[in-house]
Amino acid sequence: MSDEVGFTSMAGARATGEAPEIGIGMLGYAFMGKAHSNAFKTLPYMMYPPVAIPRLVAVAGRNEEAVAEAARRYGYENYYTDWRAMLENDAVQVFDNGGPNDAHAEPCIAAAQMGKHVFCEKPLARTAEEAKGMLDAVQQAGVKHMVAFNYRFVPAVVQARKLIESGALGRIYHWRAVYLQEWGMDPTMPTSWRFQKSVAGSGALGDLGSHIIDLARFLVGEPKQVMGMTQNWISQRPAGDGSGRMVPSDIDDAFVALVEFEGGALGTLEATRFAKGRKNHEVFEINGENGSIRFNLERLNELDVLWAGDEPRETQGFHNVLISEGYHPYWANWWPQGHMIGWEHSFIHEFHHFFDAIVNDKPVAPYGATFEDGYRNAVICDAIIESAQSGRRVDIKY
Ligand code: SOE
Repeated sequence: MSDEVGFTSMAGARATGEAPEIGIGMLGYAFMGKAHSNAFKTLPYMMYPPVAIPRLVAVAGRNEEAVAEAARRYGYENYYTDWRAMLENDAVQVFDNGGPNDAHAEPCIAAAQMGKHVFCEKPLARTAEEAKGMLDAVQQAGVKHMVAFNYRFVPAVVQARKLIESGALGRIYHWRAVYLQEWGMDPTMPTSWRFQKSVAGSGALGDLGSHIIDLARFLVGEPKQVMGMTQNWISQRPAGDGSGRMVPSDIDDAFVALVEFEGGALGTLEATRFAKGRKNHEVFEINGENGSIRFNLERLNELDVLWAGDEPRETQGFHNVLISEGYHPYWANWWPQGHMIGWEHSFIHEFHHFFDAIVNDKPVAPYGATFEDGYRNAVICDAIIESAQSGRRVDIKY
């Protein structure tokens, strides 16, 4: 079941009946609440034997009818319209925050202070300052903490990291990443919290860019300097309350940034909600001394790789490798080779990793993103915005 770096390591795992229960209290029940609940339910029998059995103690949300429906649908024992009341429930051991960005800091800090382990959706916070407060709180409380940068848990991405760690690529020269979606282009689409700076902090940058910033740090290393540009094309959107009112849409619809890494590599980052035809197109390419790796989230079971000099020159070029063998990260838990897995599986791996850290007192880092990673990510996002405003390069200082 285990591979050499322990991604499917079941050390400390117990048969289902013996695995400890771990009580979950989840804030939010929309897109991420659904993905998280699906992970909690699948994990015990697929990440087998499990390190823990998630007990769906409670879900919290403001709208009583909707949160009650979510509790019924996903099988939570209780629902609350106030997250504070949910945290008072002693059976909640893990606070899982899938709420909007402005509902990250206060509940996560309160949960940590009550001794709950904290899992929070990305981006960790609206600003680096807010993220720092959250980091300080979880560190002071001594609880386990993790940010939902789930693409670290796609087997092909873990495989890319293992190749880089092994030194196979040699020195890394280039990082090139885009995260392209199209759903922001419709000017008649009613606003949502994702278009409001006061709630979201930023737009494409925090929502999509934070993922590729995280992957850049995960795979290449720390950025030293950034230079960014942002753009807003639709500055007002329908309020969506039937009044016909327009309300400000004051976030970045897209950003691009140049990055210089500590190790000397050069990188580019681009994210947008205005890329017509692009659905969930997260692609990165890394060029090293001895080879290159390319990943596309919409083909997430594949890696394109090139090794310099490993072939007759007539057939040299990128190879497409299906990452689905039992020896690939996490694959021993799934199906026979070539029977593919999807986006939702990254959450199952991610929660398995977090529960393993809690139950067996293992570190969440370096394979999982901690609140330290969430804070550093926010520093980089802030620096890109500062650079876009000033027109200058900005140093990354943690
Ligand atoms: C935005 O459309 C979004 O749902 C992000 O919020 C998620 O983090 C990303 O995984 C998919 O796209």
